Parts: sequence; C-alpha cells; structure tokens
Amino acid sequence: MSKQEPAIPNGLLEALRTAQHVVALTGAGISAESGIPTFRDAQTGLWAQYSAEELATPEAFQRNPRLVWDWYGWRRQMVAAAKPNAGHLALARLEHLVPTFTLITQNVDGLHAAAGSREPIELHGNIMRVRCALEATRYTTWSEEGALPPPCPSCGAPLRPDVVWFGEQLPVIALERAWSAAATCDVMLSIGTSGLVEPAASLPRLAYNRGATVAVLNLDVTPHNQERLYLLNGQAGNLLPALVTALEQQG
Ligand code: BV8
Repeated sequence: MSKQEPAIPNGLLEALRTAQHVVALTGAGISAESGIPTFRDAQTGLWAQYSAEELATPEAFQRNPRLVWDWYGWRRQMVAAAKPNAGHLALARLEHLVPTFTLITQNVDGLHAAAGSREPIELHGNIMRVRCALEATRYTTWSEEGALPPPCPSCGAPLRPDVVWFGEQLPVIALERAWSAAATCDVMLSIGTSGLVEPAASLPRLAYNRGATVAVLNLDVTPHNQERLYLLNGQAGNLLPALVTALEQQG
C-alpha cells in the first residue's frame, strides 16, 4: 500500500506561501529516522543504567570524566554512521522556497549541515567537535591514544565534547540569533521536539504570542488545526517532504 501522503492544512500552506521569514526549530525527533535515539528513548546496553540528563552535566564530567567521555564516544559513533533523512533534506529544500529562512536546532549531530542546510543555528553545540575544558579551544580532530579524556594539546587540561550541558549557558551569539528569529518570523515550524528543555522550548511560545503562525510536527501530538496553530501528527520524514512538495506545487 502506498504511504498515505499526509494532508497539509491549507491555512498553513497559505501562511508559508505569504511568509517573509520562516523559522524551523528541530529536536531529536527529526534525527530518529536516521537511527539516532532521541532523549526520550531509553538508553541501551551499557548505558541503560544512566539517564541522559545525568551524564550531560558538568558535574558528571567532573565526577567521572572517563565515563562521560565514553558515553559521547558511543553516541559519536552512531552519529558518524548516520545519514540525513528525508526530513533534513526537505528543510534544506524549504530554505530556497521562502525569502528568509532560519534553521535552529537543539541537535548536536550535524545532520542539517550534512543535508545542505546553509547555516543551522546549533543551540547545543556539536558532538563531532571537542574543546579544551579550560581554554575552550575547539578541535575537530584529536588523538585517543593515551589516557581518556585526552589532554588538550596546548595546555594539558582535559578535552570535553563541544556541547552545552544541563546547567551551562548556551552560546550567546547562537541564542541571540534564535531569539531574534523567533521575534521576527511569520511562521515557525517546531519539529520533533518534546519542548521540555529551556530556553529552546520558549522559542515557539515567543513566536506564537507575538502573532506568528506555529506548526508543531511531532509523533505525539493530537492533530488539530486552528487559525495560526497547527498540530501535525506523524514522522518528520513524511510530514516535511509532503509540506515542501505542496508548497512547491503552489508555486
Ligand atoms: C540553561 C546537548 C541557564 C548535550 C542538551 C526551568 C526553566 C528554565 C530552565 C530550566 C528549568 N529547569 C531546569 C532548567 C535548565 C535546563 C532545562 O531546561 N532542564 C530541563 C530538563 C527541565 N536547561 C539548561 O540547563 C540549559 N541551560 O538553562 O542555562 C543558565 C543560567 C545561568 C547560569 C547557567 C545556566 C541547557 C540545556 C541544554 C542541554 N543540552 N543537548 C547532549 O546532547 O549530550 S539538551 C538535549 O535534550 C537535546 O539537545 C535536546 O535539546 C533535549 C532533548 O529534547 P528533544 O530534542 O525535544 O528530544 P526528546 O527526546 O525530548 O523529544 C523528541 C520528540 O520527538 C518527542 O516529542 C517525540 O515524540 C518526537 N519524535 C520522535 N521521533 C519522531 C518524532 N517527531 C517526528 N518524527 C519522528 N520520527
């Protein structure tokens, strides 16, 4: 049976067709179809005994740097093997269909850039980079020959994943760009996020409260359309290509 083409509400298509500025905010759900577990998914195997919130903190790294380093090594291997899926690729197409497009992601897997999105705002950093825990110097390659975490080549302090842990400030410029986009957009698409982690979770609320059209694309929403708010239930890898194709067909 052919996959049912999801119906995209006309009101949402009309808002996208006339929008000057469209923002997409993505969470772990958009990468689930690339094989990367979401934060709501239980951790597997060796990591089943921990919760992500426990390990993704400066305190955990302080307490047990090797454990946290290994957890990111496990995740980095999954990310390195992952490919952008139809949802990532559809957002890269959407960018060319609207006058101004801002992509904000909570994900640290780099799949939006790999899909061709021009300048994703990575609110929570990128797991494929590390940085010196002391000087914050960033590295995209490093040796894992000796003790782990590896020492910073320039000062010897431990290297750490270049991501934002719970309790840490988000990168100031990235966050400012995200607030500004939410404050000026005509449409915001919130895709594959449980909306539990702040301050990212406040972006769709900010956009909606100032009159933008907001669409939530998620597995666990009960679909309903009301003017300016649309809840589309389904997989991002199905919903987004259907939305972009419908927009392209409208011309
Ligand atoms: C900060 C990088 C301030 C690391 C991550 C109350 C109010 C305000 C703040 C707080 C508060 N209480 C606590 C806080 C602080 C905290 C926070 O929000 N905690 C939460 C748990 C309550 N926030 C912070 O600490 C932030 N910093 O606030 O600093 C500050 C001020 C002064 C001084 C110091 C600090 C930093 C937060 C960043 C944490 N880092 N990631 C790493 O990856 O290891 S967060 C991490 O979890 C992800 O990046 C992501 O953001 C989040 C997971 O959320 P989602 O992406 O939404 O994923 P999730 O699994 O939850 O949901 C997936 C969804 O997709 C589901 O709904 C599912 O149904 C759906 N789905 C699944 N498959 C599909 C799908 N949808 C569509 N298609 C599919 N196929």
